[in-house]
This record gives sequence, C-alpha cells and structure tokens, in this order.
Amino acid sequence: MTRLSSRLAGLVSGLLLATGGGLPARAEVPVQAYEVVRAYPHDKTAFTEGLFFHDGALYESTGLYPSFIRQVQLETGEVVRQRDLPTVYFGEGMTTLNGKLYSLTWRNHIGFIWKLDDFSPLGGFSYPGEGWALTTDGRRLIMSDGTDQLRFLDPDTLAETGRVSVTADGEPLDQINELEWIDGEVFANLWQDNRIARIDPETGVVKAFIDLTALVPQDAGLDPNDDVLNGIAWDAGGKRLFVTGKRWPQLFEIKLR
Ligand code: DDQ
Ligand code: CA
Repeated sequence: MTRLSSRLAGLVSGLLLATGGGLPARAEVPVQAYEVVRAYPHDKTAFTEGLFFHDGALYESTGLYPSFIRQVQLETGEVVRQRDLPTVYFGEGMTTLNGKLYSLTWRNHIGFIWKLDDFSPLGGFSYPGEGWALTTDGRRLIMSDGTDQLRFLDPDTLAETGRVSVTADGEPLDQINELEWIDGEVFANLWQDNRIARIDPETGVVKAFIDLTALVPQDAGLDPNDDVLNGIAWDAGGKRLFVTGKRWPQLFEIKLR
C-alpha cells in the first residue's frame, strides 16, 4: 500500500468505528413501566410549578397571577397554609432545606426564602436566566432553567457551585422542568412532554424515561399546551411517589416497576 492509500484506509476504518459501521451508535433510553396506586384530589386552579413532600406534608408552588406557595392536605387537597406572591411575580419551583423554603420566579430573576414553619419571609436572591424548578440533594439546591442545564446552588450564599448538561441518547435534552431528588437521582418533568426523565446528577445522563401519557386528564376545560404534566414529589419515609400537572383535577401516587 502507498502511504496515501494506507492513510485513506485508516481514515475509513476510523469513520466506520465512529459511526458503529452504520448501526445506531447508542442504545435507546429505556422506558420504565409504572402502576397507579391511588388518586387524590388536586386543586384545578393550581398551576403547579413546584411540588415536594416533607415530614408528612405536601407542599406546592404555582405560577400565573397571583402565584402562591402552599401546604396541602394530601388526602383532601385542602389548603393548610398559603402565601401569595406579589402579583408581579410568576412563581416557579420550590424546595426545602434546613427549615427554609426556597422558591423561584419564572422571568423575574428573583428567588424567595421563607420559613418552612409559618411561611414568613426570610429573604431573597437573584439569578441569571429563567427560573423553572428546584430540588435538593440535602446539601445543595438543584435548579432547572428551561434549558438542558441543571445548576447546583449553595443554600447559604445561593451562589452557583456547578452545573451539568442533561443528555438523552447523547443529545442535549432541554425544557427540563419540575425536579425531584430520589435516592441519588434527579427525576425531571420536561415541559410539554408526558415523560419524566431519570437523570444521573453526576453526568447528566438520562437513565430511563417514565411515560405518563395515560394519566393526562381528558377534561374539556384543560388546555393541552399549558396544563401539562408537572410536579413530582417523593415521600422518602413512606417511599411514595406523587405526580400531577398544571390545573389537573387529580394527583396520583404511582409505583415504578
Ligand atoms: N414554565 O413553567 C414552563 C416555566 C412556564 C410556563 C408558562 C406558561 C404560561 C401560560 C400562560 C397561559 C395560561 C392561561
Ligand atoms: Ca418536586
């Protein structure tokens, strides 16, 4: 072989390797099955942006105007405690850490800190970009902003300490919305998508999807573009997983298989 043709041969075999010889280069993300354990009532006016379960209680934050943060009675959907945001703010995700509630706004670049006990205001913080959702690994806050990025925030300074890009099948996965930390993984809603992604927080790799299309309410009053699946809460003590959507009439406990 001449020098040129051996170089060409090397290039061709390299290309074949890179493309897997024409076969799909990566395995598809598996879709995980689930079953519905129970359905609970959910306030049809709640435009759910944040949802979590803490110490036996369910908490929810909403968007639209006025937006609010509230504690909800799981079994009845009744409001236990509520605080409205000033009407200029479109509320987004919320989480709790060390007795504090942290809540975001959509395009106001402002977050609020509240006392978990009584919802009294403790302060605020600002961030670049949009605010979509919050969860926590017990050490850091984890924030989504509508892109493929998950930001890690220091809960005391609110400074960003790192971020990871979320990928599915090697491609960036954006529109990451409501979040939930569950046993070392981040479960995430994807805006206007009926799937939840299970994300490895170290690498951003999506390990599985859960397709909840069957739970989407068929109510005539709901807008399929706005009233989308959003809201994941994990009862760590009781190992119960809750999901709902914006203005959905029900909240579901589901069990993964
Ligand atoms: N976000 O939650 C995905 C971040 C924003 C959703 C904003 C949807 C606005 C809908 C307003 C019209 C509802 C009647
Ligand atoms: Ca959540």
